[in-house]
Amino acid sequence: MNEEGMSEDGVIKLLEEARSMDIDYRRVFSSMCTIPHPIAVKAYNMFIASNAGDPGIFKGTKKLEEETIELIGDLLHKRDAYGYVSTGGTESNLQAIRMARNIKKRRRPNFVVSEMGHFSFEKAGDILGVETRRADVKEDLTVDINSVEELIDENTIGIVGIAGTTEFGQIDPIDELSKLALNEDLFLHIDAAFGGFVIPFLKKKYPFDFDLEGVSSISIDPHKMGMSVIPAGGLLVRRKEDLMDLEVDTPYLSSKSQYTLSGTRSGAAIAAVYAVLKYLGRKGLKKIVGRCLDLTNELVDRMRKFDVHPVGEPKMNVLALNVPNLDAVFKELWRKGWCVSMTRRPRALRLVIMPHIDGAIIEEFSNDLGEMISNIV
Ligand code: 0PR
Repeated sequence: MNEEGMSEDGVIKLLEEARSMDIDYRRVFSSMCTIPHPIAVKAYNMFIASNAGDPGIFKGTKKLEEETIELIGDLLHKRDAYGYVSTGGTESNLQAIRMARNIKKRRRPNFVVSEMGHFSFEKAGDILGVETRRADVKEDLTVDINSVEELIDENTIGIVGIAGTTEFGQIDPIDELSKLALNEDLFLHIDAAFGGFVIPFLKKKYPFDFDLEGVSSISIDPHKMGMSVIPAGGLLVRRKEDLMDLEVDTPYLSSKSQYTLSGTRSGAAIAAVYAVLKYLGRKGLKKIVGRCLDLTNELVDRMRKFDVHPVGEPKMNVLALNVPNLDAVFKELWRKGWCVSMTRRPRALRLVIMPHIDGAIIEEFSNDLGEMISNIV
């Protein structure tokens, strides 16, 4: 570090240089994040110095967080749910497994999640000393309930359902998992980090939230389809006592205890989530989801003309395409400035059609992809 500080212009220039290396969202199909809504940015800036980890000082922020959890709870059929705004799906998933572990108290604990579950469950298992058991999926890439049942034993602390898988956007049979959890007296966590702000607005109804009696907790990320600022996740819990199982004493703070993972927490992120939900309402969120789904369907239709088809029927704005000569096409797409990703099993081209994508981009992308397929194959 230099002894003397730089000029503001000098610093800004350095920042601009770095930012110019970041890829613009316009051609990004590989991300589950998007450009935040302007109201989120405004709210974020207003609360830039707020620490939600010290609610005795930031009373207004605390109130906003409570109201935010109520708004999200309402969307998930439980207005009086408990919870907090986390840093994202990873933290929410980790905290959910931590809750299950603290409730069940097994000597060699394990939990069961679909092989399609996000890698954050691997981190959670590792950090918490809980074995992560991966269940098979059916042909439709949703978890096989028989496989889940087979993996459950006396040391199982909980099971997980995925409402919107990272790779294929599929929705596990959460109603079946809910019945199983009730029968086996197990904690059931739902990872709706992506799907939480999508599924409630689909034409077809998929039961996935607190409406199902067996659902204990839900991850739902405002920084994905909730149009908010990174980092903003949500952890919602049915029973207060489950959340309180995470509490540690915070003797010298303005509050006596904390159930959150981070101590110091962004009040700005909370304000951003609150502002978006208030500003857009259900109608506004539904419109955004509807537009993403229309664009997804348009892309599917355009690719069918090149005899390229999706892996299964897309349920939401996550699309896996069966592309011939995938590796070569993938490389060529990146060379042309398209940010795309691949699924593992089955291998396919993975596209997430986020709100920053528009009709012109869908047209340009599908033409490029179609041409590449015709040339490479
Ligand atoms: N659960 C699900 C279903 C997810 O899809 C993800 C992330 C998580 C949990 C973890 O959430 P956080 O990353 O917020 O902790 N899914 C995306 C993925 O891994 C995250 C992502 C977003 C990756 C934007 C890249 C990117 O540019 O693909």
